[in-house]
Order: sequence, then structure tokens, then C-alpha cells
Amino acid sequence: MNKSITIIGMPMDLGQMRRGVDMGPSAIRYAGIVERLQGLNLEIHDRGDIQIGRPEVVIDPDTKMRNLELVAEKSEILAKVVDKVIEDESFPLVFGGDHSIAIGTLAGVARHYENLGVIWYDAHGDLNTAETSPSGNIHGMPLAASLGIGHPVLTQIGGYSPKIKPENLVIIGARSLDVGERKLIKEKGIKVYTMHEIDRLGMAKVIEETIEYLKARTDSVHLSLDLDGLDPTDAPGVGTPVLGGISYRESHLAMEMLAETKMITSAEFVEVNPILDERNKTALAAVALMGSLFGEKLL
Ligand code: HAR
Ligand code: MN
Ligand code: MN
Ligand code: MN
Repeated sequence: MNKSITIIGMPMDLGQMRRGVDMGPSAIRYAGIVERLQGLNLEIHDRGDIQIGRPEVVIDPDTKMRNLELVAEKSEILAKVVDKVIEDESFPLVFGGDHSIAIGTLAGVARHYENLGVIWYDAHGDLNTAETSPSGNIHGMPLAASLGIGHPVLTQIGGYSPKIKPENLVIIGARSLDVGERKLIKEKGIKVYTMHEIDRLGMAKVIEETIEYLKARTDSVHLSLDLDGLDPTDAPGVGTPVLGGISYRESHLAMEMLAETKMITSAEFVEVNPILDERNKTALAAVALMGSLFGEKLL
């Protein structure tokens, strides 16, 4: 893992309908992320937030997609910032914002690697397109877009597509998948550890297998962690909570095991919504998990 880490706030809430997720980056900062990582002898640069403003909501009459052009415009900016951070040999650590931000993050990251791996830690698959989406919300589409599937305005962010190959992807924590997403997972042979496998194998085995799988085929790995992957009792401050999720402890174990491998080269923590939260619990969980991801140990 790089010694230098650059924090990028991406307060974009345009990919869904619930206000407040734009305050995610602030909530994570108030929960003490900079101090926490500085305590690990890392060089932390917080480059502040990308400006989103307060644009008017626009629903595309043909596709029913919410804020398509706006999400695309802001994603291009994020992609450029992330690209530059990697060029400067720092580790990009992006705070959402809703999960639509991953389109921009991955556009910035993937151009630097031949075979980027992705760990998608999430209750959802985020594999919808305008055609399969039940909501028109782009935060349910970033993984499809990054695979090159969906509206060209989304797939072409950064000027190239696809960003990742289906065989270089591992989804962990899934428990809410739409019909079209299930179909795509089968068609593309995407590796998914649903809650069933996590219950059955245990998180240690799931992460061991994930590491082995990605080591064999990728040259670096991006972690996209949606806080709704965790159980709502541990992370209540999310827009689309789903019961029966990954525990706080299991998540720590996952981060610790990933830290040991040093295989993660970029990361994002998304969907923290302080308005829906209880005393900033979800942001505090995100900070604690980042501590583990960057090598924090008790002894
Ligand atoms: N699958 C549903 C949809 O497409 C819900 C997506 C919710 N997405 C997130 N990100 N919170 O994982 O609308
Ligand atoms: Mn570059
Ligand atoms: Mn998500
Ligand atoms: Mn989710």
C-alpha cells in the first residue's frame, strides 16, 4: 500500500432520491478519518470536496434515468482528479456521495492498469441499466456502466470502455438483486458471495477465496465499499438499508485480511447519509473500517 493517501470528497446525491448523502464526506471527516490515518504513519492529503452545487433534478423522458447528464458531468471531473492522484503516486480514497460516484472513480483508476480487480462490498449488485432499473436511480447502475453495459453517456466516462472485465470482479454481501441483475450475473459468470455464502463459509473463507481469485488474474484491486453492505443495525445511516447484512466484526476481519495482502490500490466508501444516521454511527463505522484497511492493529 502507498504511503501517501489522498482523500477526495465526492458529495454527489444525484444518483438517488434521498437527500443527505451529499453530507457523507463531512460526516466521515467529523468522525475523525484524517487523525485516524495519520496515526498509522501515513501521509494524508485531504484535497477537499469536488463541487456539485444544487442542480435541478432532471428525469430523462425517454430512459427515465434520474440526472443522467449531471451525473456524467460530475463523474468526468472525479475521474480526472482520481487519475491525477494515481499519477502523483498517491492512493485515491474517495468518500461519497451515493454509489453513482463509482463510475467516475473507476474511470480514473482503470486506465492505469491492464487488469483492474474490483471488490464490490454491497447489499446490492448495482448492475442495472435504464432498461432493467426499477427506479431510474443511477446509484443502482455503476457496476454495469463500468463493465461497459448501459447508456453510453455512463459507459464512456473518461473516454474509454469498459473499465473492468466481469471475471475481475467479486461482489460481497449481496442480498437484494433485481431480475435483470441476476440475469447479468449468470450471463457474465460474475463471482458473487451473497449473504448465503457468507453465512455458510464465514467471512474469513470468503475473503481468502476472494484474495486468491483476484491474485490469479488482476494487477491491482479497487475496493468499492457501500456502507449498506453492512447490517442496518451497524450502519443505519444509508438510503437503502437491507436487513440481514454483514456485521461490523465481519467487515473488520475483511478489511484486516485485505490490509495484509497489500493488494488494494484505491478505495471508496459510499452511501453514508448522516440525516438518516444515529449519532454518526455509520460514518464512525466507515472510519474504523478504513483504519483496518490501512493496517491498524491492536497489538
Ligand atoms: N437495485 C435497486 C435500484 O436499482 C436499488 C439500488 C440501491 N443501490 C444502492 N447502491 N444503494 O448499492 O434502484
Ligand atoms: Mn493518467
Ligand atoms: Mn451500491
Ligand atoms: Mn447498496
